[in-house]
Amino acid sequence: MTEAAFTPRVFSGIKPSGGLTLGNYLGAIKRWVGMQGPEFETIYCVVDLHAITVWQDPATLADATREVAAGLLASGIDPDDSILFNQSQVPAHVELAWIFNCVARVGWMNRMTQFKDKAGKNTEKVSLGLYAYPALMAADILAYHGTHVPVGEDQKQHVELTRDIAAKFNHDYKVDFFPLTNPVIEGPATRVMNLRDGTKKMSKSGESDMERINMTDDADTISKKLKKARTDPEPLPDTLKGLKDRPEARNLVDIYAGLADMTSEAVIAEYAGAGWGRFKPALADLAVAKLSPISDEMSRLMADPAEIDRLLAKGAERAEAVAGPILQKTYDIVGLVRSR
Ligand code: AQP
Repeated sequence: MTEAAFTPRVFSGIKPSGGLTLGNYLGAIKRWVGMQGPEFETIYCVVDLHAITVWQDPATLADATREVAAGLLASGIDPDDSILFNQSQVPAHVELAWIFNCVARVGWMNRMTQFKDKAGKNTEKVSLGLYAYPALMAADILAYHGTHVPVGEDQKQHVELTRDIAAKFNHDYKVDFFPLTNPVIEGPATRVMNLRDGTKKMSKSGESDMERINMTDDADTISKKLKKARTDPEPLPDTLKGLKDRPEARNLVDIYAGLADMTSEAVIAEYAGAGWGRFKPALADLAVAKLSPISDEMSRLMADPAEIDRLLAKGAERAEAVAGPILQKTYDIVGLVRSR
């Protein structure tokens, strides 16, 4: 079987480990919305089992799961077109993850930079789940024979590991069962950086609220955070090369480009020579114009959690219908007896 034999199918997920950020929006969600349509089947998942690889307060986790679902819906994920659900409602993810734990090698996991970043000096004390996370992510994708995975730059290594797991499984069992998934990392904002330190990624769980834009921030807060974002004293240059070694400036240009659907080159061409007194208010106005309607719609959706739960349940049923047969076939290939 060649790659072309697989149905073009997009899978991607987002952790409810806090509220959504502008990084999640530009690096993932906006592109997920753009991939809906006739070219692909699209499956989008709130990956709650990934969130618990670090401690989550149970009530907060449940709220964050619904909030992320609301954020996806408000951003334009259509639950009739895409399959939208939360991971823990479809047990195939965990079942396939165990098989992949037995396929992946410890040496592969040891190379994962996200684990090293998140564990820091504390590798003995973090959960086993945090270490095994990439095998669960491979299962998330391959339980649906996902062929394309739109992600931010930070997840590239995990999608490559997914390919390694699929290739080793196919090789060990002499099958062509799992596709070699393609990461889709496109656009000007594949790595949105922290507003206070342009060398660090913008994260939902970052320490200070001022370092990120949350999808639930109101217009004043968005504007204030962007106007206070760290920059340098220089005006904007006339080429992108002039932003080398200016990470904070580069980040704001990339954010502008991502929000305006422009290239970063086009933003620089428009604002060449502009000082921050001109660029930051323009960026703030653009961000408010793009994000406020989404945050208003999120508030509306979150006022009715039962409706969100209903949509997630419906999505989980549809997801199960795709993943179930793939899991059963995997069990057959591995030689696990299914006699009931
Ligand atoms: N700063 C970012 N720039 C571009 N893309 C990003 N993504 C996350 N942050 C950025 C993309 O969003 C998708 C979902 O990511 P996730 O929430 O499941 O995991 P994460 O990358 O670990 O996100 P956070 O915000 O950093 O979470 P915490 O703080 O809990 O670890 C992915 O496609 C990711 O690339």
